[in-house]
Amino acid sequence: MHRRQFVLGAMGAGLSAGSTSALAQAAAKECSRAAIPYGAAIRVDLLRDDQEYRRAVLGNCQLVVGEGGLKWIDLRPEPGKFHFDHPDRLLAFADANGMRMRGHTLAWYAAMPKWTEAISTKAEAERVLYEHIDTVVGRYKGRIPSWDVVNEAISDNPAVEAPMRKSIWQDLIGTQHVELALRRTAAVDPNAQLVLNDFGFENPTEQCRAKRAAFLRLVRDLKDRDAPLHAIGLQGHLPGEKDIDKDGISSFVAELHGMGLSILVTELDVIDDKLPRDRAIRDDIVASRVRAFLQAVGDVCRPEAVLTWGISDRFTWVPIWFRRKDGEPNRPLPLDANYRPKPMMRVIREFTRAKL
Ligand code: 9MR
Repeated sequence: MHRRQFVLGAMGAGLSAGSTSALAQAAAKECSRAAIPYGAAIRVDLLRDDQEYRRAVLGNCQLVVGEGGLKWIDLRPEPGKFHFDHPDRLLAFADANGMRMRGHTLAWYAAMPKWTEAISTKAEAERVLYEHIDTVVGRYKGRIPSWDVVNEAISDNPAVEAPMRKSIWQDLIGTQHVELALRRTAAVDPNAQLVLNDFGFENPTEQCRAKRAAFLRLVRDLKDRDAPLHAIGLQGHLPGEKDIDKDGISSFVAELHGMGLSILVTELDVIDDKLPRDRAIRDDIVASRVRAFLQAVGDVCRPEAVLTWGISDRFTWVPIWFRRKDGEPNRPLPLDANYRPKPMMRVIREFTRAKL
């Protein structure tokens, strides 16, 4: 089967995720040996302004997600108006090139416009959140098949702080905001695949163990309440200097899978600020972390998609927070700054291709 046709099929599993049998089918499909669609987070202006970037996306991706564009600060910089230009352009690009687009994200603590700080009651928070979901999910109904409904709901370190991350939604609505957001999204687009997306699960540390445990408690509670949740997004921003906790990840994925959930790898990259300066050595460590992580997930169940958070080292969020002290540019992504494939790309290609 042509790879792009597969993508339509694979994301189509999410399209019918509302019923139990469809969920079971989706799970069986994700565990199949078929090829896994690969995608990347996209800066939509670069598709227009940088032809090399555009070629890299066209040549490698079957899936796209906006690195921004659907975040509140981008869509709603001022109250009362939505700016759909960026996501509209990305969706048109995806449609024109046989790709699917994921939606990122409906409820997040960060990238919130200033005006939302004036929201001060539960009723107002619910009203604004519902208005957002109705407008955004409604606009793309049937065209964006998979949504990160709630992003990063769990705190950085539930071993030492409250398990739910502080946010406008958590502070005003409480933990129930997750369920409300899921239910509202399902009501607007009953065929969309609804995803909880989070990070910080993959190392053999107390912090990651606590994060996995807190996340599982949240998910179990949502499933007990029959909330419409179909998949988990493992972001996979891997700290390059830390080992991958194979057993920890595998049992985490097994638990999630056991609850009927699909797995997506949504924001893969390797944070390399603490890795050796030598580029070849660094690229090999980056690739080995990615291999270990993908294997730990895939040994339990092949994910439904693998997306990296950017495609080329030329454009990455990593130096915003993790700039190298030696002045060397970061190298977290599958293509280098000149769009040449690095060992990380080989690992992804090997992992995502159909297994014989
Ligand atoms: O890469 C994104 C960066 O360009 C933005 O400035 C930032 C705030 O909107 O968000 C970054 O993307 C984040 C993603 O939305 C959620 N997981 C962590 C990502 C990296 O910080």
